Amino acid sequence: MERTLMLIKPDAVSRHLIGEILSIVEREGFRIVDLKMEKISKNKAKLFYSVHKDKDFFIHLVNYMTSGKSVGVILEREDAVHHLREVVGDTDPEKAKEKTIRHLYGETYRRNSVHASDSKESYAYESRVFFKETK
Ligand code: FUP
Repeated sequence: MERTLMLIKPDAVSRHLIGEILSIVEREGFRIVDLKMEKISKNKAKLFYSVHKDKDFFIHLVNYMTSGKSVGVILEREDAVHHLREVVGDTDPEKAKEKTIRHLYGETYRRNSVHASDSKESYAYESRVFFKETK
C-alpha cells in the first residue's frame, strides 16, 4: 500500500484545525501510520524545502514554517500521493477546488494550511527529514 506525508502547517495548528484536517483525510480512506507534532528548526525547514533554496521566497517560507508547531502525518492508502494532492488542492487557496483542505482553511498562498508530498521520491525524502530526531 502506498504512503505519503502530510504536514499540517503552523497557520492551521494555531487555528485549532488539527482534528478537522485529520477527520477529512480519514474520511478519504487514509490510515494514519505515524504522527508527530514539532516546532520545526530553521535547519530542518531549509532541508525540508531544499528544492526551493534558490528562490526569492525561500527565506519567507523558512520563517513561516518555523513560526509555530507543525504536525507531520504519514498516511497510507491506494494511490496515496496522488489522492492526497487532490484532497489538499491547489497551492493558492483562491484557486483550490471547493471542499479541498486549502479551499476550506488556507489563508494565503504561503499560509495554505497543509503540505502534501508531490511524488514517491519527495515522500521518502520529506518523511526522513521531518521524522529525524536530530535538529
Ligand atoms: P505545493 O507543492 O503546492 O506545496 O507548492 P510548492 O512546492 O510550489 O511551494 C511550497 C510552498 O512554498 C507553498 F506551500 C507556498 C510557498 N510559496 C511561497 O510562499 N511563495 C511562492 O512564490 C511559491 C511558493
